Amino acid sequence: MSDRRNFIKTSALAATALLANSKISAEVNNKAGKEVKKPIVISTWKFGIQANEAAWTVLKNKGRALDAVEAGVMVPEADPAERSVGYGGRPDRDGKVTLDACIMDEFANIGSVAALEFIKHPVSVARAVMEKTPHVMLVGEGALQFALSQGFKKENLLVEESEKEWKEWLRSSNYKPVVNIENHDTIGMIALDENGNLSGACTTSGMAYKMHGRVGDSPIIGAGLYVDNETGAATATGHGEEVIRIAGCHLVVELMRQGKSPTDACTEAVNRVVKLMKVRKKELKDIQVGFIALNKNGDYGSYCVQSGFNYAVCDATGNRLIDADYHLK
Ligand code: SD4
Repeated sequence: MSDRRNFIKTSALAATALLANSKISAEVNNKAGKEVKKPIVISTWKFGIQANEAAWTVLKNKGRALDAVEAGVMVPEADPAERSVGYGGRPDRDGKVTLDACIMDEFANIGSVAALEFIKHPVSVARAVMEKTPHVMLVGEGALQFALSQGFKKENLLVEESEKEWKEWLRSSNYKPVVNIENHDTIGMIALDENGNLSGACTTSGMAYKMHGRVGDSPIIGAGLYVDNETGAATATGHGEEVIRIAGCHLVVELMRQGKSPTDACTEAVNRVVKLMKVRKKELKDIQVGFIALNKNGDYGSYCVQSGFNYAVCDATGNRLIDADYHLK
C-alpha cells in the first residue's frame, strides 16, 4: 500500500515537473523567434479588404475570432455589387440564386447551409445551425424553413445586372465558367484572435450557371474550410468540385500539423489537385483552385493553380492585398 502511495506521489511529482518543463519549453520556443502574431485575419480575393476591416473591428477589441469572421464575410454577402456572394450573386442556370456557407470555431463546433435561397446572410444561418440545432448541415427548403423560423427575412437576391447576364448566358447555355471571373465566387476568411483561438467562415453563391441543386466545396467542412485550434486553419476558392475531390482544407491543415508552413501546405494541396486533373485527363488551364492558410503562430500563406488569385491580410501593421503564387507558369 505504502509502495503504491509512494508510486502515486512520485508520478505526481514527475508529472508536475513535466508540466513545468513543457511550459518552459513553450516559452523558450516563443523566445526563439516563434512569437505569435495575433490577432490576424486573412480572406480570399479583393473584397477581402473590406471584409477584413469589419473583422478587424472585432479582433482589435479582443473579440472572438468566430465573431470576427462572421462579421467579416457579411460585408460582401450584403453588397449587391459583389456578384458572387450573397445578395447580388450570379444565379444558377434556372435563374435562381442559391447560396452555400459554413462556419467553424475553436471548439470544432460547425454549422453549414447549402443551396439556400432568399436569405441575404447564409453565414449567419450556418451559425444558427451550429448553435441552435443538434445538426451541422441543412440544405435547400429545410435550410430556408429553419432560417425563417429564426427570424431571417425572405428577400429576392437576384439583382438586375445578374439577371441580365444570365439571360445573355442562356443564349448559348455553354457551361464553362470563366476562370477567375465566373468562378471567383467565394469569400473564405480565417482569423486568429487575441486569445490565440482560430475560427473560419466561408460563403458563396457558387459557380455561376451551375445546375440547380449543385453544391460546391464552400459549405463542406473539410473541403472549403477547416479549423483545428491546435494547428491552423485553411479556406478555399475556385472550382469546388476539385477542392472536394481532395478534401482540400482538411488536407492543408493536416499538412501544417505535420510541420509544413502555410505556404508549403497550400502548395502541396494544389499539387494534389494538379495530379488528379492529369489522372483524369482534364485541362488544368480551365480551372482555378486557391487555398489560403493560417497557423497557430499567425504565419500565413497561399497557393493556387493559376495567376489571378489574391487575398487580403489584416493585422496590427495594416490591411493589404497579396497576389498568390501559382502553379501554371
Ligand atoms: C464553388 N468554390 O461553389 C466555390 C466557388 C468559388 O471562387 O470559390 N469561386 O465551387
